[in-house]
Amino acid sequence: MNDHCEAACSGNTSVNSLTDKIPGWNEELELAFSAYKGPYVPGRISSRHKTVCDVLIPGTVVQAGISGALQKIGKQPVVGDFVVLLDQPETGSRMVVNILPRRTCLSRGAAGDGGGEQIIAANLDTIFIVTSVGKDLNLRRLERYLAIVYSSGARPVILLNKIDLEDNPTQVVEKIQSIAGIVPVVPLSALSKTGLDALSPYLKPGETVALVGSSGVGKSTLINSLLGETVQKTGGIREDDEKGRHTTTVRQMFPLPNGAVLVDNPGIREIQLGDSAEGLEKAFSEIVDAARNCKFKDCTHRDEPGCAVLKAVEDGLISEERLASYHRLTEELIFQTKKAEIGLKRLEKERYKQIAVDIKKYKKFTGKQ
Ligand SMILES: Nc1nc2c(ncn2[C@@H]2O[C@H](COP(=O)(O)OP(=O)(O)O)[C@@H](O)[C@H]2O)c(=O)[nH]1
Ligand SMILES: [Mg+2]
Ligand SMILES: [Zn+2]
Repeated sequence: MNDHCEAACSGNTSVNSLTDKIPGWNEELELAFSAYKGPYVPGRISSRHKTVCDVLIPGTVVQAGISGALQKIGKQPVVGDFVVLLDQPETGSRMVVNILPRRTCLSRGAAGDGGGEQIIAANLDTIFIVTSVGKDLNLRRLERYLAIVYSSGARPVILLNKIDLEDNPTQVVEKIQSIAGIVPVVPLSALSKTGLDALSPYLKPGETVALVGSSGVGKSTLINSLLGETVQKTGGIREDDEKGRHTTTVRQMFPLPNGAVLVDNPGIREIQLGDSAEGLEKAFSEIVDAARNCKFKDCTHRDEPGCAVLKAVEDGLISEERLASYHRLTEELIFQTKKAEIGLKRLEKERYKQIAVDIKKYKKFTGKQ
C-alpha cells in the first residue's frame, strides 16, 4: 500500500466511523475538521447552558466550556453545531475552540435592541411545525412559522396532531394545505401512535429534525413516541419556558436509535420575523408569482391599477385572507427591520457616549484638562 492510498483509506474509515458516532457528520465536515491536528476532537452540541455545552463526541457526551477567543469574536456555539473540541486530559478540561461551517441556521430575527441576529439552532435539515386539531389550529400562525422556517434553510413539514379527536381529519388537512403550498401536511396522533410512519422519510440516519409549535400541541408526546421511551415530560408542564420552575433542559438533542436526531423546541416562539424576507416570499409564493405581472414594479398590491395580485383575488385564485396575511407579515417585517436599524444607531450612540466618559476619566486621572 502506498502512502497516498493509506491516507485516502484511513480518511474514509474515519468519515465512516464518525458518521456512526456523531449524527449528521459528513465528508464536508470531515474536510473542514482535517485542518486540526493534535489534541483536537470533533463533536456536536447537544445542549447549551449558560457557560457550558453538552457535546456529543464519539462514544459519549461530555461537558465543555467555550474558549475565550470564540467569545471575544462573538461566536456562540448553539444546539446542532458541529464543533472542534480541545481535549486536555492532563487538566481534565475540554473547550469548544471553533464552530465548523453551518449548513442551516435558525435565528432570532435582527431583533430591535442592539441589532444583529442571534442564532438559536444550527444544521437542522427539517423542521416539523406541529399543530393540532381544534382550537390551536390557526392558519395565520402557520403562515408565520412557514416564513421563519423557510428563512432558516431547513425543510418545513407541517404535522397535524391529535387526529384521534377529529371526525374529519382529511378536511382539516385540506384547509391547511390551502396555505401550505408544496409543504407536506402530515396527519397523525402522537398519543395513539397513528400516522407516525409518514415521518420516516425525514428521520433517516444522519438527519436532524426540530419540532416547533405552541405549547400543548403534543411535541413532547411525539418525541416520546418516536423514541419509544419517556424522555420528555408532557401535559402542560412548562418545560419549554426558560424561566419556568419546571425547566429541565431546553433545546436538547435526542438521538433516535437509527442515527437521526430530534431537537425539541429550539425557541421559535420568541422569534420575530426579523430578516425573513426570503422566507416570506417562499411562504407566499403564489402571491409573488402573480406579482410578476403587476403593472408597477414596486406595486404594493393594495389599490394600484394593473395589479395582477388583486386581479387574482378577484378571480378567486388567491384568497382575500391570504393577501391580508401577506400584507400583515410584510408590514411586520418592515417594522422589525426599522426597529433593528434604530437599535443599531442607538448602540453606536451609546458606544460613543462610553468613549467620551472614558476620555473624561482618563483626563481626570492624568490631571489634563
Ligand atoms: N388526544 C390526544 N392528545 C394528545 C396527543 N398528543 C399529545 N396529546 C396530549 O396533549 C397534551 C400536551 O402534550 P405535550 O406533548 O406536553 O405538548 P407540548 O407542549 O407541545 O410538548 C398532553 O396532555 C398530551 O397527552 C394526541 O395525539 N391525541
Ligand atoms: Mg413539550
Ligand atoms: Zn400588485
